[in-house]
Amino acid sequence: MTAEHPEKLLSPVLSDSWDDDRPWTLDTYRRHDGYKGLHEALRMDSDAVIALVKDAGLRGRGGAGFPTGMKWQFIPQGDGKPHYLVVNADESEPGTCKDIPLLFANPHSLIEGMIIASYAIRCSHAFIYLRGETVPVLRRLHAAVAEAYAAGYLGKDVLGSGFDLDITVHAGAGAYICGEETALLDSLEGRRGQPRLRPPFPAIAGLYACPTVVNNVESIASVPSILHRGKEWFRSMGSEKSPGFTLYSLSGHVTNPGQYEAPLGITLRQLLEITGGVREGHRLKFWTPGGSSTPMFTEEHLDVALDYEGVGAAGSMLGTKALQIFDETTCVVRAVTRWTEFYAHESCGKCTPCREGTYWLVQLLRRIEAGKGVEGDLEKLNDIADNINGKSFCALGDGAASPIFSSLQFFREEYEQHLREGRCPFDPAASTVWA
Ligand code: L3W
Ligand code: SF4
Repeated sequence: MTAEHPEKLLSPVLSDSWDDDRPWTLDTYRRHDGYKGLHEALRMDSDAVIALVKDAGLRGRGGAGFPTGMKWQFIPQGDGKPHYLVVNADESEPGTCKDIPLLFANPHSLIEGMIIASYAIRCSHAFIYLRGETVPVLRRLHAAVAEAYAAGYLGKDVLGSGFDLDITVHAGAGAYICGEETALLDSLEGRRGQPRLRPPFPAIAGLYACPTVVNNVESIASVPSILHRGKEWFRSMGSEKSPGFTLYSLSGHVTNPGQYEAPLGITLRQLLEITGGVREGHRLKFWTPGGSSTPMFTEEHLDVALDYEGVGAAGSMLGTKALQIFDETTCVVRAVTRWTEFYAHESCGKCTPCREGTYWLVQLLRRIEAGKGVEGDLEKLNDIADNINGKSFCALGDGAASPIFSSLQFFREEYEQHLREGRCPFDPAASTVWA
């Protein structure tokens, strides 16, 4: 990577066909080397495919960064049970907008990746759990799956290999919690989507209590290129522990919001230089590296490497790589209130710290933001967040606490100003994001 030639930092792989005519069709996908990775995989033994993905160092792109090949390896072999692959396409983390555009533009990259992953873990029925509101994406996925069946990539005896695979596309009903892998599995089984106790992890007892790999869309869609172009090529991008390319979603107060594919480890400063920067006449105030569930950053963090280690060492998480940018017109209390309202609304209600805590956080934040806060409110805010964090049943609770802690860490004075002046010092109309 060189700062002198920032345009070289972009690395279109998943997005290389997005500007083509009808990129979602099988013909266009094949023109971009589509299904070559599958041919390569079918020439290999299943365990060798797992070893290759593991050696390439691909890490899960859904938020946790768990090594993909290792997850596949957890599936017990010779256990006599069916194995399942479930793709988590329930993208809903605030600010995250990369899986849905990827599916809309290039559904075959996911389908090819699913066939390779299923072959590797010896699965003959795979599922896509899609965010149900995205009806045009659902239609496009159905059409792409039908094309793949017609071309012999799905069904009995895939490309004459003796391996069989069916794919079912399932539309969820719009609950954020169904992006949590075990809630997703419950929902897929026809139950109310609420997290299960882990362990056992899905790799041991997942869908219908059988060994199941749950992977994010982008993780699986990245697999074909590794098979086709090799692990060294993949490792030539990013860092040793966070290799490869990824999709960043850039939103908020920027000149050119959108999805940008770049090697892991790029910095926000570099991305902003390439993409046109913060909106004209304004300056960066705060931002999230991986959606609202990840502790916020400020201008101080512009040079943090956007990979798992870099962001972690700086005190946050890479999460879904949803870079939400806020300039100086934004009231941080208002932004945190909006996020917390989201978590309170989406809390599934299973555990008390999150169900009750997110409700009370919203009451306090609304009061402070409206200038009606009283002495001791900030301590109370911190205390409630502390009683949610690490004490909730799933990561939604921790995610709700995270913007509270980080905003108090970086912008305590702004909270105090609301208390002192008895009003919000910002003009909500000036901030296009929160108006
Ligand atoms: C077998 C073990 N499997 C771990 C598997 C586990 C899962 C993966 C990662 O949450 C985070 C969350 C969000 N044997 C295993 C094992 N596994 N140990 O590895 O597990 P985990 O628990 O580290 O994370 P998770 O439950 O997958 C994901 C954060 O990402 N996030 C993302 C939100 C994303 C969306 C979206 O719209 N896509 O909602 C943002 O920050 O808060 O911390 O598969 O089974 N011993
Ligand atoms: Fe449900 Fe929240 Fe508890 Fe998760 S943390 S189980 S979303 S109540």
